[in-house]
Amino acid sequence: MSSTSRAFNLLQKWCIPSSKVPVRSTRRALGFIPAINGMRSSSVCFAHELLSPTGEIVKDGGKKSTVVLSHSPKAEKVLNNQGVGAFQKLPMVMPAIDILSSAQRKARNVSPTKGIANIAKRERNKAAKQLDTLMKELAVPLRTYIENFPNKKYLHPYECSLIELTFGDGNYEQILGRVDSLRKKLISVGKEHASLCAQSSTKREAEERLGEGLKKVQEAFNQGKNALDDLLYVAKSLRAMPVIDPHLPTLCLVGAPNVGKSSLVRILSSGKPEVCNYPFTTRGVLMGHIMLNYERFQVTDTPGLLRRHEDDRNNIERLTLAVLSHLPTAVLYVHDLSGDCGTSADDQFFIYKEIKEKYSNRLWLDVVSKCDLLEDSSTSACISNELDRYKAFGPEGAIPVSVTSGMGIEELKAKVYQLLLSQMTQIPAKEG
Ligand SMILES: Nc1nc2c(ncn2[C@@H]2O[C@H](COP(=O)(O)OP(=O)(O)OP(=O)(O)O)[C@@H](O)[C@H]2O)c(=O)[nH]1
Ligand SMILES: [Mg+2]
Repeated sequence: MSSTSRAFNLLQKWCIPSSKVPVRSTRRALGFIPAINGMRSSSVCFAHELLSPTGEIVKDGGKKSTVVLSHSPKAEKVLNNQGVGAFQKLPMVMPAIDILSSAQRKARNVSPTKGIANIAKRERNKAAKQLDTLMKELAVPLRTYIENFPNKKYLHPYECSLIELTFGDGNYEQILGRVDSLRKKLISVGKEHASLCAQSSTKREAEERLGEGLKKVQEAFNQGKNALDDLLYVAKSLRAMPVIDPHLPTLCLVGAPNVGKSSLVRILSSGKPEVCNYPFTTRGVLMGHIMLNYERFQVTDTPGLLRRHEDDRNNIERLTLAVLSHLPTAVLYVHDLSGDCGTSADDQFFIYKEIKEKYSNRLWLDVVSKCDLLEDSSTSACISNELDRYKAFGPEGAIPVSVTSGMGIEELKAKVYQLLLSQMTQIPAKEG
Protein backbone atom coordinates (compact mmCIF):
# COMPACT_ATOMS: atom_id res chain seq x y z
CA MET A 1 0.00 0.00 0.00
CA SER A 2 1.39 3.43 -0.89
CA SER A 3 2.04 6.04 1.80
CA THR A 4 -0.75 8.21 0.44
CA SER A 5 -3.43 5.54 0.45
CA ARG A 6 -2.27 4.40 3.87
CA ALA A 7 -2.55 7.96 5.18
CA PHE A 8 -6.02 8.21 3.64
CA ASN A 9 -7.11 4.96 5.26
CA LEU A 10 -5.83 6.26 8.54
CA LEU A 11 -7.90 9.41 8.14
CA GLN A 12 -11.00 7.40 7.41
CA LYS A 13 -10.38 5.14 10.34
CA TRP A 14 -9.88 8.16 12.60
CA CYS A 15 -12.91 9.98 11.19
CA ILE A 16 -10.77 12.93 10.20
CA PRO A 17 -12.21 14.90 7.29
CA SER A 18 -9.74 14.40 4.47
CA SER A 19 -10.63 17.84 3.11
CA LYS A 20 -8.93 19.32 6.17
CA VAL A 21 -5.68 17.50 5.55
CA PRO A 22 -3.43 19.30 3.17
CA VAL A 23 -1.14 16.76 1.53
CA ARG A 24 2.22 18.34 0.92
CA SER A 25 3.40 15.66 -1.40
CA THR A 26 2.26 12.25 -2.43
CA ARG A 27 4.35 10.83 0.36
CA ARG A 28 3.06 12.38 3.58
CA ALA A 29 -0.18 13.70 4.96
CA LEU A 30 0.13 16.76 7.17
CA GLY A 31 -1.74 17.72 10.33
CA PHE A 32 -4.70 20.03 10.16
CA ILE A 33 -6.43 20.74 13.40
CA PRO A 34 -5.46 23.77 15.39
CA ALA A 35 -5.94 22.76 19.14
CA ILE A 36 -4.88 22.86 22.81
CA ASN A 37 -2.24 23.37 25.43
CA GLY A 38 -0.80 20.72 27.76
CA MET A 39 1.43 19.42 30.41
CA ARG A 40 4.85 18.22 31.17
CA SER A 41 5.99 15.38 29.02
CA SER A 42 7.17 12.11 30.42
CA SER A 43 10.77 13.29 30.22
CA VAL A 44 10.20 14.69 33.70
CA CYS A 45 10.59 11.30 35.28
CA PHE A 46 13.63 10.25 33.28
CA ALA A 47 15.75 13.23 34.15
CA HIS A 48 18.32 11.13 36.02
CA GLU A 49 18.55 8.36 33.48
CA LEU A 50 21.13 7.87 30.79
CA LEU A 51 20.97 6.48 27.31
CA SER A 52 22.94 3.42 26.39
CA PRO A 53 24.27 3.29 22.84
CA THR A 54 21.40 1.01 21.94
CA GLY A 55 18.72 3.40 23.08
CA GLU A 56 17.78 1.40 26.18
CA ILE A 57 17.42 3.42 29.34
CA VAL A 58 20.20 2.80 31.82
CA LYS A 59 19.70 4.09 35.34
CA ASP A 60 22.51 5.80 37.20
CA GLY A 61 23.47 2.57 38.84
CA GLY A 62 23.79 0.81 35.51
CA LYS A 63 20.57 -1.19 35.98
CA LYS A 64 18.42 -1.28 32.89
CA SER A 65 14.79 -0.26 32.96
CA THR A 66 12.38 -0.69 30.12
CA VAL A 67 11.11 2.31 28.21
CA VAL A 68 7.66 2.81 29.66
CA LEU A 69 5.02 5.46 29.31
CA SER A 70 4.62 5.90 33.01
CA HIS A 71 5.20 8.63 35.53
CA SER A 72 6.13 8.77 39.15
CA PRO A 73 3.38 9.97 41.52
CA LYS A 74 5.33 13.20 41.84
CA ALA A 75 5.49 13.66 38.09
CA GLU A 76 1.82 12.81 37.86
CA LYS A 77 1.01 15.55 40.35
CA VAL A 78 3.06 18.01 38.31
CA LEU A 79 1.20 16.95 35.19
CA ASN A 80 -2.24 17.24 36.72
CA ASN A 81 -1.52 20.64 38.18
CA GLN A 82 -0.44 21.98 34.87
CA GLY A 83 -3.83 21.46 33.25
CA VAL A 84 -3.84 21.44 29.50
CA GLY A 85 -0.90 22.23 27.22
CA ALA A 86 0.78 18.89 26.55
CA PHE A 87 0.41 19.08 22.81
CA GLN A 88 2.55 22.16 22.55
CA LYS A 89 5.40 20.25 24.17
CA LEU A 90 5.42 17.20 21.97
CA PRO A 91 8.83 16.33 20.55
CA MET A 92 9.53 17.22 16.94
CA VAL A 93 9.26 13.98 15.00
CA MET A 94 11.74 13.74 12.13
CA PRO A 95 10.52 12.17 8.88
CA ALA A 96 11.64 8.54 8.64
CA ILE A 97 13.71 9.23 5.55
CA ASP A 98 15.68 11.94 7.37
CA ILE A 99 16.34 9.71 10.39
CA LEU A 100 17.66 6.99 8.10
CA SER A 101 19.91 9.19 6.00
CA SER A 102 21.34 10.91 9.08
CA ALA A 103 22.03 7.55 10.73
CA GLN A 104 23.67 6.16 7.59
CA ARG A 105 25.91 9.22 7.28
CA LYS A 106 27.05 8.93 10.89
CA ALA A 107 27.68 5.20 10.53
CA ARG A 108 29.80 5.76 7.40
CA ASN A 109 32.01 8.24 9.25
CA VAL A 110 32.91 5.80 12.02
CA SER A 111 36.60 4.82 12.14
CA PRO A 112 38.16 1.79 13.86
CA THR A 113 39.53 2.05 17.38
CA LYS A 114 43.04 3.49 17.27
CA GLY A 115 46.04 1.28 17.77
CA ILE A 116 44.80 -1.99 16.21
CA ALA A 117 47.61 -3.07 13.93
CA ASN A 118 46.14 -6.33 12.65
CA ILE A 119 44.19 -5.61 9.44
CA ALA A 120 41.45 -8.24 10.03
CA LYS A 121 41.00 -7.15 13.62
CA ARG A 122 40.86 -3.52 12.63
CA GLU A 123 38.29 -4.19 9.93
CA ARG A 124 36.00 -6.25 12.12
CA ASN A 125 36.25 -3.63 14.86
CA LYS A 126 35.26 -0.94 12.39
CA ALA A 127 32.39 -3.02 10.95
CA ALA A 128 30.94 -3.76 14.39
CA LYS A 129 31.22 -0.10 15.39
CA GLN A 130 29.53 1.06 12.17
CA LEU A 131 26.61 -1.27 12.69
CA ASP A 132 26.32 -0.28 16.32
CA THR A 133 26.27 3.40 15.32
CA LEU A 134 23.62 2.84 12.68
CA MET A 135 21.44 0.96 15.14
CA LYS A 136 21.91 3.57 17.86
CA GLU A 137 21.22 6.51 15.55
CA LEU A 138 17.99 4.87 14.45
CA ALA A 139 16.84 3.62 17.83
CA VAL A 140 17.60 6.65 20.02
CA PRO A 141 15.21 9.11 18.33
CA LEU A 142 12.49 6.47 18.51
CA ARG A 143 13.05 5.98 22.21
CA THR A 144 12.89 9.75 22.71
CA TYR A 145 9.52 9.88 20.98
CA ILE A 146 8.11 7.01 23.02
CA GLU A 147 9.25 8.68 26.21
CA ASN A 148 8.06 12.17 25.40
CA PHE A 149 4.68 11.55 23.88
CA PRO A 150 2.45 11.83 26.94
CA ASN A 151 0.66 8.90 28.47
CA LYS A 152 -3.06 9.57 28.05
CA LYS A 153 -3.57 8.50 31.63
CA TYR A 154 -1.93 11.66 32.90
CA LEU A 155 -3.38 14.10 30.40
CA HIS A 156 -6.09 16.58 31.20
CA PRO A 157 -9.38 14.78 30.41
CA TYR A 158 -10.11 17.28 27.65
CA GLU A 159 -6.83 16.52 25.89
CA CYS A 160 -7.39 12.82 26.41
CA SER A 161 -10.78 13.13 24.69
CA LEU A 162 -9.22 15.09 21.86
CA ILE A 163 -6.76 12.29 21.19
CA GLU A 164 -9.47 9.63 21.27
CA LEU A 165 -11.92 11.57 19.14
CA THR A 166 -9.38 12.75 16.61
CA PHE A 167 -7.51 9.52 16.03
CA GLY A 168 -10.00 6.91 17.21
CA ASP A 169 -9.95 4.94 20.42
CA GLY A 170 -6.64 3.16 21.00
CA ASN A 171 -4.92 4.37 17.82
CA TYR A 172 -2.60 6.76 19.61
CA GLU A 173 -1.25 3.99 21.84
CA GLN A 174 -1.11 1.61 18.92
CA ILE A 175 1.11 3.97 16.92
CA LEU A 176 3.45 4.47 19.86
CA GLY A 177 3.50 0.71 20.32
CA ARG A 178 4.49 0.23 16.69
CA VAL A 179 7.29 2.77 17.05
CA ASP A 180 8.54 0.88 20.10
CA SER A 181 8.38 -2.45 18.24
CA LEU A 182 10.41 -0.91 15.43
CA ARG A 183 12.98 0.30 17.96
CA LYS A 184 13.26 -3.16 19.51
CA LYS A 185 13.58 -4.80 16.11
CA LEU A 186 16.36 -2.41 15.08
CA ILE A 187 18.25 -3.15 18.29
CA SER A 188 17.91 -6.88 17.86
CA VAL A 189 18.91 -6.95 14.16
CA GLY A 190 21.72 -4.45 14.74
CA LYS A 191 23.15 -6.38 17.69
CA GLU A 192 22.99 -9.69 15.87
CA HIS A 193 24.91 -8.41 12.86
CA ALA A 194 27.39 -6.35 14.87
CA SER A 195 28.20 -9.54 16.75
CA LEU A 196 28.70 -11.44 13.48
CA CYS A 197 31.05 -8.73 12.24
CA ALA A 198 33.02 -8.91 15.46
CA GLN A 199 33.59 -12.62 14.86
CA SER A 200 34.94 -12.25 11.30
CA SER A 201 38.29 -13.87 10.73
CA THR A 202 39.40 -11.91 7.65
CA LYS A 203 39.11 -8.35 6.39
CA ARG A 204 37.00 -9.52 3.47
CA GLU A 205 34.62 -11.45 5.69
CA ALA A 206 34.20 -8.41 7.96
CA GLU A 207 33.39 -6.24 4.93
CA GLU A 208 30.85 -8.73 3.61
CA ARG A 209 29.18 -9.11 6.98
CA LEU A 210 29.09 -5.35 7.39
CA GLY A 211 27.39 -4.96 4.00
CA GLU A 212 24.87 -7.65 4.91
CA GLY A 213 24.25 -6.11 8.37
CA LEU A 214 23.71 -2.61 7.00
CA LYS A 215 21.25 -4.03 4.49
CA LYS A 216 19.30 -5.94 7.14
CA VAL A 217 19.07 -2.99 9.54
CA GLN A 218 17.90 -0.76 6.72
CA GLU A 219 15.32 -3.36 5.66
CA ALA A 220 14.00 -3.59 9.22
CA PHE A 221 13.74 0.18 9.38
CA ASN A 222 11.95 0.44 6.05
CA GLN A 223 9.49 -2.29 7.05
CA GLY A 224 8.42 -0.43 10.18
CA LYS A 225 8.86 3.19 9.16
CA ASN A 226 5.11 3.63 8.51
CA ALA A 227 4.74 3.92 12.27
CA LEU A 228 7.02 6.95 12.20
CA ASP A 229 5.07 8.58 9.40
CA ASP A 230 1.90 8.05 11.43
CA LEU A 231 3.52 9.46 14.56
CA LEU A 232 4.66 12.51 12.61
CA TYR A 233 1.07 13.02 11.48
CA VAL A 234 -0.22 12.64 15.05
CA ALA A 235 2.33 15.15 16.37
CA LYS A 236 1.48 17.70 13.70
CA SER A 237 -2.27 17.31 14.24
CA LEU A 238 -2.01 17.63 18.02
CA ARG A 239 0.43 20.50 17.97
CA ALA A 240 -1.85 22.40 15.63
CA MET A 241 -4.83 22.16 17.98
CA PRO A 242 -5.96 25.40 19.62
CA VAL A 243 -4.62 26.04 23.08
CA ILE A 244 -7.40 26.51 25.62
CA ASP A 245 -6.38 27.84 29.02
CA PRO A 246 -8.85 26.42 31.57
CA HIS A 247 -7.96 29.26 33.93
CA LEU A 248 -9.36 31.91 31.60
CA PRO A 249 -13.10 32.58 31.34
CA THR A 250 -14.31 30.84 28.20
CA LEU A 251 -17.46 31.10 26.16
CA CYS A 252 -18.47 28.02 24.20
CA LEU A 253 -20.86 28.41 21.27
CA VAL A 254 -23.21 25.46 21.00
CA GLY A 255 -26.17 24.64 18.78
CA ALA A 256 -27.36 22.57 15.85
CA PRO A 257 -25.31 22.62 12.63
CA ASN A 258 -25.51 25.66 10.36
CA VAL A 259 -27.35 27.88 12.86
CA GLY A 260 -24.75 30.68 12.72
CA LYS A 261 -22.32 29.79 15.54
CA SER A 262 -19.17 30.58 13.59
CA SER A 263 -20.67 33.82 12.27
CA LEU A 264 -21.20 34.91 15.88
CA VAL A 265 -17.68 33.83 16.90
CA ARG A 266 -16.33 36.05 14.14
CA ILE A 267 -18.34 39.02 15.43
CA LEU A 268 -17.67 38.48 19.11
CA SER A 269 -13.97 37.56 19.06
CA SER A 270 -10.71 37.54 17.17
CA GLY A 271 -11.52 34.02 15.91
CA LYS A 272 -12.10 33.69 12.20
CA PRO A 273 -13.71 30.27 11.70
CA GLU A 274 -15.00 29.35 8.28
CA VAL A 275 -18.64 30.27 7.59
CA CYS A 276 -20.56 28.35 4.94
CA ASN A 277 -24.16 27.54 4.24
CA TYR A 278 -23.94 23.84 4.94
CA PRO A 279 -23.90 21.77 8.13
CA PHE A 280 -20.65 20.69 9.80
CA THR A 281 -18.55 23.46 8.29
CA THR A 282 -16.88 23.51 11.68
CA ARG A 283 -15.41 20.04 12.30
CA GLY A 284 -13.00 20.75 15.12
CA VAL A 285 -12.78 23.01 18.13
CA LEU A 286 -11.67 26.48 17.08
CA MET A 287 -10.62 29.41 19.20
CA GLY A 288 -10.98 33.14 19.35
CA HIS A 289 -10.18 35.70 22.02
CA ILE A 290 -11.94 38.74 23.40
CA MET A 291 -9.88 41.56 24.92
CA LEU A 292 -12.02 43.90 26.95
CA ASN A 293 -10.98 46.38 29.62
CA TYR A 294 -7.53 44.70 29.82
CA GLU A 295 -9.17 41.33 30.48
CA ARG A 296 -8.65 38.38 28.15
CA PHE A 297 -11.41 35.87 27.48
CA GLN A 298 -11.59 32.84 25.23
CA VAL A 299 -14.30 31.89 22.80
CA THR A 300 -14.58 28.40 21.36
CA ASP A 301 -16.49 27.50 18.24
CA THR A 302 -17.67 23.91 18.17
CA PRO A 303 -19.22 21.49 15.69
CA GLY A 304 -23.03 21.40 15.53
CA LEU A 305 -25.12 18.82 17.40
CA LEU A 306 -27.83 16.71 15.75
CA ARG A 307 -30.92 15.22 17.32
CA ARG A 308 -29.87 11.70 18.10
CA HIS A 309 -29.03 9.41 20.93
CA GLU A 310 -25.71 10.10 22.63
CA ASP A 311 -24.33 6.72 21.57
CA ASP A 312 -25.05 7.54 17.93
CA ARG A 313 -23.17 10.81 17.90
CA ASN A 314 -20.12 10.95 15.63
CA ASN A 315 -16.68 11.94 16.84
CA ILE A 316 -17.10 15.46 15.48
CA GLU A 317 -20.18 16.06 17.64
CA ARG A 318 -18.43 14.44 20.57
CA LEU A 319 -15.73 17.12 20.40
CA THR A 320 -18.40 19.63 21.40
CA LEU A 321 -19.48 17.49 24.31
CA ALA A 322 -15.83 17.05 25.35
CA VAL A 323 -15.45 20.84 25.61
CA LEU A 324 -18.63 21.09 27.68
CA SER A 325 -17.78 18.14 29.88
CA HIS A 326 -14.13 18.85 30.62
CA LEU A 327 -13.64 22.61 30.42
CA PRO A 328 -15.31 25.14 32.72
CA THR A 329 -16.95 27.10 29.91
CA ALA A 330 -19.98 29.36 29.90
CA VAL A 331 -22.43 28.48 27.13
CA LEU A 332 -23.79 30.66 24.35
CA TYR A 333 -26.50 28.49 22.85
CA VAL A 334 -27.56 29.43 19.31
CA HIS A 335 -31.09 28.73 18.02
CA ASP A 336 -32.03 29.25 14.38
CA LEU A 337 -35.80 29.46 14.01
CA SER A 338 -35.73 30.82 10.47
CA GLY A 339 -35.92 27.43 8.79
CA ASP A 340 -32.60 28.20 7.09
CA CYS A 341 -30.23 25.82 8.88
CA GLY A 342 -31.65 22.41 7.94
CA THR A 343 -32.55 21.30 11.49
CA SER A 344 -36.21 21.83 12.35
CA ALA A 345 -37.21 23.96 15.33
CA ASP A 346 -38.70 20.82 16.91
CA ASP A 347 -35.38 19.01 16.67
CA GLN A 348 -33.45 22.03 17.92
CA PHE A 349 -35.80 22.20 20.91
CA PHE A 350 -35.15 18.54 21.67
CA ILE A 351 -31.34 18.90 21.42
CA TYR A 352 -31.47 22.08 23.48
CA LYS A 353 -33.44 20.46 26.30
CA GLU A 354 -31.02 17.57 26.45
CA ILE A 355 -27.89 19.74 26.53
CA LYS A 356 -29.35 22.25 28.93
CA GLU A 357 -30.29 19.50 31.35
CA LYS A 358 -26.91 17.80 31.06
CA TYR A 359 -24.94 21.00 31.63
CA SER A 360 -27.43 22.73 33.89
CA ASN A 361 -24.67 24.02 36.16
CA ARG A 362 -23.15 26.21 33.43
CA LEU A 363 -23.52 29.95 33.09
CA TRP A 364 -25.76 30.23 30.08
CA LEU A 365 -27.01 32.65 27.42
CA ASP A 366 -29.45 31.88 24.60
CA VAL A 367 -29.59 33.68 21.27
CA VAL A 368 -32.03 33.34 18.42
CA SER A 369 -29.94 33.87 15.30
CA LYS A 370 -30.71 35.10 11.76
CA CYS A 371 -33.47 37.42 13.01
CA ASP A 372 -33.33 39.30 9.73
CA LEU A 373 -35.01 36.23 8.21
CA LEU A 374 -37.77 36.01 10.85
CA GLU A 375 -41.20 37.51 10.53
CA ASP A 376 -42.48 39.69 13.33
CA SER A 377 -43.93 37.23 15.84
CA SER A 378 -45.28 39.76 18.35
CA THR A 379 -48.82 38.43 17.74
CA SER A 380 -47.78 35.08 19.21
CA ALA A 381 -47.19 36.52 22.66
CA CYS A 382 -50.04 34.59 24.22
CA ILE A 383 -48.80 31.10 23.26
CA SER A 384 -48.85 28.83 26.29
CA ASN A 385 -47.35 25.56 24.97
CA GLU A 386 -43.61 25.44 25.63
CA LEU A 387 -42.64 24.02 22.24
CA ASP A 388 -44.81 26.49 20.34
CA ARG A 389 -43.39 29.33 22.38
CA TYR A 390 -39.91 28.06 21.57
CA LYS A 391 -40.69 27.96 17.86
CA ALA A 392 -41.86 31.57 17.98
CA PHE A 393 -39.34 33.15 20.35
CA GLY A 394 -36.76 30.61 21.35
CA PRO A 395 -36.14 29.84 25.04
CA GLU A 396 -37.19 32.38 27.62
CA GLY A 397 -34.82 35.32 27.77
CA ALA A 398 -33.12 34.51 24.42
CA ILE A 399 -31.62 37.54 22.69
CA PRO A 400 -32.72 37.94 19.07
CA VAL A 401 -29.67 38.70 16.91
CA SER A 402 -28.60 38.98 13.32
CA VAL A 403 -25.04 39.25 12.10
CA THR A 404 -26.42 40.41 8.77
CA SER A 405 -28.39 43.42 10.02
CA GLY A 406 -26.47 43.91 13.27
CA MET A 407 -29.69 43.56 15.29
CA GLY A 408 -29.09 42.65 18.94
CA ILE A 409 -25.31 42.41 18.55
CA GLU A 410 -24.43 45.24 20.96
CA GLU A 411 -26.81 43.83 23.58
CA LEU A 412 -25.28 40.38 23.05
CA LYS A 413 -21.72 41.72 23.47
CA ALA A 414 -22.68 43.44 26.73
CA LYS A 415 -24.34 40.28 28.08
CA VAL A 416 -21.43 38.08 27.01
CA TYR A 417 -19.06 40.39 28.86
CA GLN A 418 -21.17 40.19 32.02
CA LEU A 419 -21.37 36.42 31.69
CA LEU A 420 -17.59 36.08 31.36
CA LEU A 421 -17.00 38.35 34.33
CA SER A 422 -19.31 36.14 36.40
CA GLN A 423 -17.46 33.11 35.16
CA MET A 424 -14.15 34.60 36.19
CA THR A 425 -15.25 34.50 39.82
CA GLN A 426 -15.96 30.75 39.51
CA ILE A 427 -12.64 29.68 38.01
CA PRO A 428 -10.17 28.36 40.57
CA ALA A 429 -6.86 30.22 40.55
CA LYS A 430 -3.86 28.56 38.91
CA GLU A 431 -1.79 26.57 41.39
CA GLY A 432 1.85 27.46 41.93
N1 LIG B 1 -29.44 35.82 6.92
C1 LIG B 1 -28.54 35.48 7.84
N2 LIG B 1 -27.69 34.47 7.59
C2 LIG B 1 -26.81 34.14 8.56
C3 LIG B 1 -26.74 34.83 9.79
N3 LIG B 1 -25.77 34.27 10.54
C4 LIG B 1 -25.24 33.28 9.80
N4 LIG B 1 -25.85 33.19 8.61
C5 LIG B 1 -25.57 32.25 7.53
O1 LIG B 1 -25.85 30.94 7.99
C6 LIG B 1 -24.95 30.01 7.41
C7 LIG B 1 -24.30 29.19 8.47
O2 LIG B 1 -23.48 30.03 9.27
P1 LIG B 1 -22.27 29.47 10.15
O3 LIG B 1 -21.81 30.61 10.99
O4 LIG B 1 -21.26 28.79 9.31
O5 LIG B 1 -23.05 28.40 11.01
P2 LIG B 1 -22.46 27.30 12.02
O6 LIG B 1 -23.46 27.11 13.07
O7 LIG B 1 -21.08 27.68 12.44
O8 LIG B 1 -22.40 26.03 11.07
P3 LIG B 1 -21.59 24.64 11.31
O9 LIG B 1 -20.17 24.98 11.56
O10 LIG B 1 -21.76 23.93 10.02
O11 LIG B 1 -22.27 23.95 12.44
C8 LIG B 1 -23.95 30.85 6.58
O12 LIG B 1 -24.36 30.85 5.23
C9 LIG B 1 -24.09 32.23 7.16
O13 LIG B 1 -23.79 33.26 6.23
C10 LIG B 1 -27.64 35.92 10.00
O14 LIG B 1 -27.68 36.58 11.04
N5 LIG B 1 -28.53 36.19 8.99
MG1 LIG C 1 -19.33 26.67 12.26
